[in-house]
Amino acid sequence: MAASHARPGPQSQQWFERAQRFTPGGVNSPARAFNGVGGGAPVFIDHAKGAWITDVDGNRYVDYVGSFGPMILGHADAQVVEAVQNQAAKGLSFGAPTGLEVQLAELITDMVDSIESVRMVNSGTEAAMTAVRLARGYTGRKKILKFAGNYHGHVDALLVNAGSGALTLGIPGSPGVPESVVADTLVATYNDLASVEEAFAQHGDDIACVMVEPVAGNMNCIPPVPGFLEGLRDQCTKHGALLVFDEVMTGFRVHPGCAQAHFGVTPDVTALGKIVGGGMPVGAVGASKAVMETLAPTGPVYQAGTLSGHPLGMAAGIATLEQIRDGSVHEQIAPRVETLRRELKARADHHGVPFMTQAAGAMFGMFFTESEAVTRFDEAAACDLDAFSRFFHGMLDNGVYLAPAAFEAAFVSRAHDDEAIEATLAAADKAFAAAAAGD
Ligand code: KE4
Repeated sequence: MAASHARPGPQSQQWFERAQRFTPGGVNSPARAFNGVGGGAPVFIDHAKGAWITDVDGNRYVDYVGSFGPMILGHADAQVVEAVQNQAAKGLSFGAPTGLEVQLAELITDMVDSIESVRMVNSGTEAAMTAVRLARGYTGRKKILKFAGNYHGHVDALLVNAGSGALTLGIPGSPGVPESVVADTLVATYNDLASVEEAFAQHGDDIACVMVEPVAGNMNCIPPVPGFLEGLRDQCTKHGALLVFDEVMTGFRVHPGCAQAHFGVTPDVTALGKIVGGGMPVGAVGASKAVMETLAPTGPVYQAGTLSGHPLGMAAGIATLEQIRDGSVHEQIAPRVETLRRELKARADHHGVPFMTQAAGAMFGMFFTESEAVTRFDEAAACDLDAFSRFFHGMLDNGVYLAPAAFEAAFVSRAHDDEAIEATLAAADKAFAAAAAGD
């Protein structure tokens, strides 16, 4: 079991002081800052293997961030690392097509039934941004509909009522995004089909797409209520709008065929990221050939990228998807998620801490609330965020690394074995005691 960690360790503290001199907040993404859990220095990571990460002070943690989703095989998977190392020795990037891009595109189209054609990009943000431009270009319409608490990367037009770091830092919109850019962005309530029907009643013929996280993973973990995704499909079909599943997080995480296979709802366009690159900077947009050929050079909608289809990212993505395509990894992970949920709940109950979890495939969320279920943004925001913060630090002090924010999900990998789960539950016992004591 992991020892108690005196934090922040001296090396993390030193790196943090140095980092703040050269980078805003000392981090390259606000989601990594500890602002949402009381501030202070984040832990700086030195290396990772399997379910464990080790910080620069030598403290080991069971990791439930997994790079915010990509590491479904666990850190430093031997096949993925070897694929990247072998490709790197052949040159890093060419600005010309390679067979690797074709191989990953073939894998994606084979694993995701709704996808016939794919364009690689470099991040989930780029994937979501491209999906919006593609929908607007394909339909000739301007308006887009998103959901409060859904996060689709830092795309101007989608940075409205966003989740993840925007929510944690209390900036659901953002200065720098002109009103004009979000004038055509409609916001509905997640899991509330009536709010979507109302938007279509008002703007139906001008809505290019509905963009949705099929499992909301940026306001904690909120699965769709029965009928919600099906209702979005019906509304989009009825009004000629495209249904865009932002599967950057849920893609290959909830199911080897993505959340769309798990829930049996077929979108028109899918945005991918995270797992599709196996931990390398890769995003992708996929759809039918008819929709995708609207993109340059076959169609008029411009989209491009110097490093799109990057050989090392393709190699990592191929090595990752090849290992999960038969569903065996998801079958291994599912019972471990259930064990974690059951045992975490038992320990919270033992310490009298109002707590519950929600899950979808290999991702789950922890809520400090008396409620039996959380289905939308305002309910997630009403949970006890201070209790989460105390729990977060209790877990970190006892060797478990969670995302430093109450509005993130937790990710379980193939490498989360009995030892990792036992260490997690031992830490949780102490963390719930701290949360109960209001430490
Ligand atoms: P990136 O641009 O960060 O690769 O992807 C943006 C994105 C798009 N869509 C969904 C559903 C996402 O979850 C994300 C990114 N997720 C956050 C974690 N909640 C990334 C963490 C970060 O911003 O550092």
